[in-house]
Amino acid sequence: MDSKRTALTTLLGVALLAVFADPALAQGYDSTTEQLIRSLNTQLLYMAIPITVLVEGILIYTVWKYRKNDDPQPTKENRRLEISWTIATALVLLVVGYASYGVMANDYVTNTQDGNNIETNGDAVVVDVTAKKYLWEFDYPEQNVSTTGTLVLPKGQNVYLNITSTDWLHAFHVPELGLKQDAVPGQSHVIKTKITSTGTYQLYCAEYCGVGHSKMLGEVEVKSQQGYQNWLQQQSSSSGGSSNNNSSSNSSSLSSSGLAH
Ligand SMILES: [Cu+2]
Repeated sequence: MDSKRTALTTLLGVALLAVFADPALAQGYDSTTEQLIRSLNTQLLYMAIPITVLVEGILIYTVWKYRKNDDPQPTKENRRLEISWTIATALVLLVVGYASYGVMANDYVTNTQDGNNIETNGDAVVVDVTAKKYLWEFDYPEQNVSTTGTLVLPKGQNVYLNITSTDWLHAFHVPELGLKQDAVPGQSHVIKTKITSTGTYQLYCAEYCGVGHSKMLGEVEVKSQQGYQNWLQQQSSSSGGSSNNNSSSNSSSLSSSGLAH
């Protein structure tokens, strides 16, 4: 068997292995947003691995084959070869562009709605998220409930987070749910997602905002529909609908100034 054939067979074998060994398939996703982003990442990886193996393989093979060549000759012009690799590259770019656009333009990933006037298209939870040095406030305008530090959400229902800041740049970031959005004073940015598993997820501030930045943490607590309804009821009955935290005066002044809505 000649060396060219050996090299080609090895390349093909590695490429096939890369395509069929699929560790990502087994893992579950915790939100629609996370699923879209991570699936795209996996798809692009599967395209990149065979291309990388092919290019590096040809390079290594060429270096090895001509290692004793003291009189190298320039490659003759080959129009057919040039046209082929131009078309192949264009095809790869088109597929990457198409797959990326499908995810980036999805409203679970990029939501361009006006935070003050969210169209929910039916049954959905809307929460106003307000960042300030160095904590997170959550207001449920329809239920008249406010909390600090812990964002409670239902599983399996569309959620709209209307994110803003009162003082400074911050960023709302929940890596396990694939959520990240800047919190900008005077502006509202909307995240739409649907969370598919109950549990507690870590919330970080992802924009350096001062000495308290590293401690500007929070939690996202995802409950079943029933658990969420019970929690809402508990909140509005135990505190007269105002707040369950020690900064209720802050959140009510926020609401009246209109920043939180
Ligand atoms: Cu920060």
